[in-house]
Amino acid sequence: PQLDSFPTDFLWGSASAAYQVEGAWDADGKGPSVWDNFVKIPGTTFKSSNGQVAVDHYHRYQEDVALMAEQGLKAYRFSIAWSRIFPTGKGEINQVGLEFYSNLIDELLKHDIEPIVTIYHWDLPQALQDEYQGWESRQIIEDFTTYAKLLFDTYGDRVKYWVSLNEQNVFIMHGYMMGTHPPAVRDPKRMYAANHIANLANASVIKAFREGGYSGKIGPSFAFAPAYPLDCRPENILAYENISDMSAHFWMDVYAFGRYPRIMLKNLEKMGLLPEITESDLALLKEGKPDFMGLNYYQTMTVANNPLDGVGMSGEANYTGEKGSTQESGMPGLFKMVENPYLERTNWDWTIDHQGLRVALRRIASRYDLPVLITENGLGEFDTLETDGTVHDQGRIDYLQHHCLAIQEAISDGVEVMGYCTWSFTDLLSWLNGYQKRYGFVYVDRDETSEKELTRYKKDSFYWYQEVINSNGQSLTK
Ligand code: GCO
Repeated sequence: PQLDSFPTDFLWGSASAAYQVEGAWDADGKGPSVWDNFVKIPGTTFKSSNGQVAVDHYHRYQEDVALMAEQGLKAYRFSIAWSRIFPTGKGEINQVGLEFYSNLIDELLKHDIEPIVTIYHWDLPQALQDEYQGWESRQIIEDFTTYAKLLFDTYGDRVKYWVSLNEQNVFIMHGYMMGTHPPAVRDPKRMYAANHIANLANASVIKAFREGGYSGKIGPSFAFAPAYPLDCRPENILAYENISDMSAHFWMDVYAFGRYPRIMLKNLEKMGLLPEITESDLALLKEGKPDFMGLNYYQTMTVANNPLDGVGMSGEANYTGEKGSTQESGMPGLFKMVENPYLERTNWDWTIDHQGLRVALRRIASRYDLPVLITENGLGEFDTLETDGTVHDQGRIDYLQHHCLAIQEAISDGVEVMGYCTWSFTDLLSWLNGYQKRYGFVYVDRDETSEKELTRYKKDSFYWYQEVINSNGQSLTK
């Protein structure tokens, strides 16, 4: 059957995050973030890589935007470093920081590229961590809202799309349960408490956006890895129900409906992990309904029954790029992750599943009836820069091609998809995997011994996406 065309105003975009691209970590009055400090602790990142220089986007943003314009990008999603604006998280404003993003926004608009601004992409001002333990204190709700309002007031005349929190599920779980992100806590009780506060902060910012009467749209970006049951064995279906409530509904129901799934509440109560949730909290959550669901999609997961004495959370991720080094993990009595025999994996053991994107889009549309903005999707790979300056990343082209077609199928199914931001435009710092895991359309030389360090090179995928954008997706089915 004929597929529906992409809407004419479809936002063909690409994305990044401040800490992963900007560098200039202490320039022009910027305060330190928790990531600036965390990476200094030995063993936290692959080969101690950090974002001090990153790809130097702070100084090269004009060159980067020129490349975006050459490609024909319709939208660029980037994040604002909170501690560039408020070096200590609140109080005094750093005007130079505000200006940097103002210039970036103007540069994008000059080339007809729609800015999509992420308000929080993990780089919490260190001062707020020191003063009141960041996300573990309700004080952050007010500080985060003040910061967001300043952004709305300063850029709201030019920015029409806002992402409130990026991957709350990831920064909370890694930061407070697995201990692999700052503040490196491993305590489920503290995790659920911090998560509830993050939900309140998210709702408070969306509420402020509504009350301020700003035009445009706002929503969170959620890292959604849809789950599949291993097979039709009823125990495995229950494992699938468990993981769906725990890993998807537990966050997205709160965003969309302002309430937690009741199965999860009961679960947390039984485990003694239920955070304090007041009546006024619930009222605030209800006022935080987003305009869209931001979807960061990379992979699906497959689960099976896990007995009470079964495997627990390993917390061991694969940072090295060696296939097969991720450990078994699960939650005893609830589910365990299993291999999906139908799917290939990337070098970092992420499943490659374009149909999973269609599944993700449909699940969001069916359960939440919200439009979806795909805020991230892409392939992390070792790319090779040839001596003539080319990069042949056919694997990435295939990956993106299949995912774009899956979007078109979802649109034909009836899902309202606003746009697609690939991850990422230029290569950038992978938080834990350093610079060897590359995602960009544009290769960035990060070889410290090279005279051409930080030089940009267009990969084959750059030209492939250029054609997709140019033809509004028609080249996909040619
Ligand atoms: C990585 C990750 C990130 C994330 C992004 C999440 O390798 O570090 O893939 O780049 O996808 O920051 O929003």
